[in-house]
Amino acid sequence: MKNKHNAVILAHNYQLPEVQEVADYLGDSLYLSQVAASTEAEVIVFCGVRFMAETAHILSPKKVVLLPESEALCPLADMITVEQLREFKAKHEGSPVVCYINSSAEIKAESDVCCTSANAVKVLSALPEQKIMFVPDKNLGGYIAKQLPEKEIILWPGFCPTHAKVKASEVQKIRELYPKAKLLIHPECEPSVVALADFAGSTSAIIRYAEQSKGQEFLIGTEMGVLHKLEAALPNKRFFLLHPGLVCPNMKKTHLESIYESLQQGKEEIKVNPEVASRARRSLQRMLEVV
Ligand code: CIZ
Repeated sequence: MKNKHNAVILAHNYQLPEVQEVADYLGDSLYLSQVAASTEAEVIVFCGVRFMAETAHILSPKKVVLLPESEALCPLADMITVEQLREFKAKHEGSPVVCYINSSAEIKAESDVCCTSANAVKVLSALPEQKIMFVPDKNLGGYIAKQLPEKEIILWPGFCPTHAKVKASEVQKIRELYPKAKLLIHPECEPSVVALADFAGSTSAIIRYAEQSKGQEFLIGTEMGVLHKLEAALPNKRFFLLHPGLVCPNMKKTHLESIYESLQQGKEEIKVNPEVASRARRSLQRMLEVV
């Protein structure tokens, strides 16, 4: 089916193991957006959530981009509307807006530059302005602010409901059960949780850290899909999900059947309004120039 449609399957690190196994490319949003921008395939099947498929279409407007499950949304991306962003900008006139890739096409279009958790610190430090607005994730924004004390970062109060389930008091107890394990935390977690980590970073950075570390046991503080990749790549090391709540219900909507039907029926084709897409593309390309 894939060959018949000259399609390529992209899957995010948070997808179900069986979906990861059929993907041509597996990774984080940064990597997948680079793949989407350069693929020769005519059809991109994006196994992830809506903003990811939108990003692929913005970067590859001539391709057919399919989102197998149309209800695979991102509650964090929906925590800010264009009207709210315009009001926020009016309050802090003159400061640039950086939006996390977990945002709608409209928010990307209203922002100066986009970033992912893999390149956020690099993107913000490359901006000449001292005062910068960051939307929509307050936790990632707070993490960046700690890395860049010379900047004043104005945060929007959005957050990822999945990562926010992890509480520092529970983490302390779990660490006592696994005293030798390194604690690897995603910066979408609350600052009090990130403060306890041996390492904080994006999914790709967490995977790199586990590969390079001499440690043998790791507590993984991000969405559980990452464990599949880690266990496959590092069979001699042991990985434990930090918290049972680290399962994104939207990322888990896509199954093998969804991909099959998506290719068979050409659904759901994601199209971004061309005017919005052209402004959003500027924010994304500015990011891709930094990394
Ligand atoms: O950048 C991404 O893909 C997200 C949402 C998380 C991560 O760290 O990979």
